[in-house]
Amino acid sequence: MKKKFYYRGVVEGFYGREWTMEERKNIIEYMGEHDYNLYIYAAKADKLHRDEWKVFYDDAFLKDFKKLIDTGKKSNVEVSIAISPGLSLIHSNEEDLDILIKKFKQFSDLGVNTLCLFLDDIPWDLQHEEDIQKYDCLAQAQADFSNKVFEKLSNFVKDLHFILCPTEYFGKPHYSYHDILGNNLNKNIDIMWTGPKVCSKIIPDEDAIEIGRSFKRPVIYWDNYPVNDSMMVPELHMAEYIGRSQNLYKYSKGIVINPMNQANASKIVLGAISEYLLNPEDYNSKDALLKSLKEYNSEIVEEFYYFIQCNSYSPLTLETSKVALNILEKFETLIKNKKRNEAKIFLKDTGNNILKYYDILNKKIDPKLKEEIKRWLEEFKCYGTLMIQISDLINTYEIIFDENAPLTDIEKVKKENKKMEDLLKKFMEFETSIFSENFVNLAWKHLKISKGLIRSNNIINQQN
Ligand code: LTM
Repeated sequence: MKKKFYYRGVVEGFYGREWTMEERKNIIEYMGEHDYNLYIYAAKADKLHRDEWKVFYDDAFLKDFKKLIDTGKKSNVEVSIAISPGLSLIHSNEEDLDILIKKFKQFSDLGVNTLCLFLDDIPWDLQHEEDIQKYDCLAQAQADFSNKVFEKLSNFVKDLHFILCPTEYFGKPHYSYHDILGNNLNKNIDIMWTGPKVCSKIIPDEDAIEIGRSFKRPVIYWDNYPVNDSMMVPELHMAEYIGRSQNLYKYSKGIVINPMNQANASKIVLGAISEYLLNPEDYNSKDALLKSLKEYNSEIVEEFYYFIQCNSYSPLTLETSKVALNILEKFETLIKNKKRNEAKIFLKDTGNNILKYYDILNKKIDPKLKEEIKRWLEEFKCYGTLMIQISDLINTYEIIFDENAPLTDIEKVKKENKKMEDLLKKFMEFETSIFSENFVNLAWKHLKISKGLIRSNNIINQQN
């Protein structure tokens, strides 16, 4: 029998550009095909979700949302909504409670029975005098408020599932917040948790066991990968899903994935993650990603996988791309061992290979996905060109090692230097971050050598 998490979901909970309704529909269908069962709408950029939570959704939005619910029904994916009132909520205020219930009712009337209260990314203390008078601490206020919401919703929502994202949703689960919330919150309310960190590199069994003990129930993991918002916007997170214990399903109620603003790129990652969610004990992260890439386009698996390996920096690795480091190391070792020609050829061949892969990807990736990832693809291409130019630059300045080189050779070197300077300027314009900046440093290093050689040649020429 295959092992499964109870919830296998996606939470559209990132900052920045939210998905379009068309993208959501598409993702929900894809989720259904990959055995996911829960989609939570929680777009941070939607003012009515968070800043202006007291304002009701209009008919146009509800009509579109109903289409998502219908798509979910066909795909066996529960479509859910989260409201995030914490920035202005007064827990003890009956009017606030009523507004929130009415807002949830807009969605339960459409058939939504999984409703979520998100209290993430708000102050960690009580803010309003009324609450300070009534409660000892934030956890107590949130437990009391959530219980009231749950009770009121239970009166009219059939088969209600109610999920709370708390304010201290990550870290070491030994703070009083977790115990107070766990002790006071109705046992039928599920609680979310992102693990040891906001974006957790690893999620071991102990994390789930400890937080489960404090919260008095197994948590639903809100997994912040592949999300790339906030400080992570330069990164493209398509690499392997790693670092989650294969036993996590035993100690948690599920995992919901927070994806990237790039919906189509996220789909490929979600495909790979579904392999873990379905059968964590036999999961192999590389096979899962290759399978998902093959499903996307079987003709470009090798090239796409390589490109992804060049983009592998993320909270799951916190390491520079191994592909990049290996190229650098091989190049430097050859130079150190006085195999300069071999080193230059190796670097140029690698650069040419990157350009070849770029051309293939550029041709074969569909327009929607290409639009999303084109900035990373362009930087990838530039790294290929950079490697070729570093190799050419060394080749060229070597002809003026002899300080009596003719002026025509010096001109050749100057031309190569100018080409390199122009390319390095291009790197300054990228907002993306792939591969390794060490290659840019390598280019600077050789540009400086090259300029130095020109300078000493000029001095010798003037002396003669
Ligand atoms: O993780 C949670 C619960 N909240 C926010 C997310 O909205 C955001 O997308 C991620 C990643 O930046 N971090 C958060 O703290």
